[in-house]
Amino acid sequence: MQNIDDTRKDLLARIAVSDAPRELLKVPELKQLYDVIKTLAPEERGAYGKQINELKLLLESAITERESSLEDLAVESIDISAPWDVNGRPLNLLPTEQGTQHPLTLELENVINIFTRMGFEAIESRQIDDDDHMFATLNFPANHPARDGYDTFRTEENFIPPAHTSTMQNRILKAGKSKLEAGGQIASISYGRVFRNEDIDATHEHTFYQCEGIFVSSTATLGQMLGTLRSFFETYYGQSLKIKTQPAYFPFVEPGLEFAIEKPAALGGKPGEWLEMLGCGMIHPNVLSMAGIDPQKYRGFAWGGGIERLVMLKYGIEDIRHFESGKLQFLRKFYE
Ligand code: FA5
Repeated sequence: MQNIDDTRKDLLARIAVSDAPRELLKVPELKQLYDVIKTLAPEERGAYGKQINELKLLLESAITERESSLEDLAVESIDISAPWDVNGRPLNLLPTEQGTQHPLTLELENVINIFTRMGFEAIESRQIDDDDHMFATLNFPANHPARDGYDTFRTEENFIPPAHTSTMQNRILKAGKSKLEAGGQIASISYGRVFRNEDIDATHEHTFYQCEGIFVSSTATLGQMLGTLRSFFETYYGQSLKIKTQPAYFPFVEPGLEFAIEKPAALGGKPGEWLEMLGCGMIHPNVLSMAGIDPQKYRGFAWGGGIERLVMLKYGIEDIRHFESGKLQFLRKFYE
């Protein structure tokens, strides 16, 4: 009978720490206890069998308890200090198993690289700004209805989360003035998040990314701008493209244009299907003057476009809201 007690103690201790507690029902010690039954006299079998049954029930409940705490451990306890187990079962995360960059970050870097290779300096735009940079220095007359066109948010203190990256123009122009005076040129892009208080749908977000370009020299022309933009789009989409422009109004450029590309057949486009990609134009003389640059001596061009729509075309994404949805299913597609 001592043997049953020893086996019970031994097995309960092993179950409590086992990763596969049910396997312990197969240990030889238990089998030996069952085998004893056959050797007993018939009148002894009843009492012995009862003890064996109690032992089985006890082990069964200890095993169930251990199994459920193992399940809890699997869900709850991640030892963040442990080295990554390269032989372990892969978790169902993004492909590197360690997190990845968001597709918008990757594509934005792609855009920045193309422009920096062309000789543009890159600077991140601000995420909080003021009325002066959002409107006044961009030649929006006070109380002009064009100000309403941007659906700007405002804080209670009257700060503005910028509705476009053009808020960086005045800063970039002022900072580049000395370069012009030394006979050089200003060539900068400014990229970052922008915010608009607008109704969202498949092509409109309240928070999205823009990339702005500014070029100023004593000889800048609209033709140079169109060449620069075409070259950017052809590099980004990896093929030659047809482009066209149509007049558009932005207070900070004159003339102002909308720049469109013909949707490439490789991306599902039909001939004559034009996609408007960005706003652009020659920098308004008032905008140059407000940054202390003489519009009689220097001229420049600027453009500003959305990153999401650029990426949507590249990958055939039908809804802009996927980007900020946090859906792993969407994000994984970029790493297949
Ligand atoms: C502007 O924001 C001007 N600042 C562009 C500009 C810069 C013109 C410099 C001239 C010189 P617009 O509001 O059209 O213009 O927006 C420019 C681009 O941002 C659009 O072509 C589009 O790609 C993107 N965009 C605008 N609103 C949204 C939105 N709600 N969601 C996603 N992308 C948007």
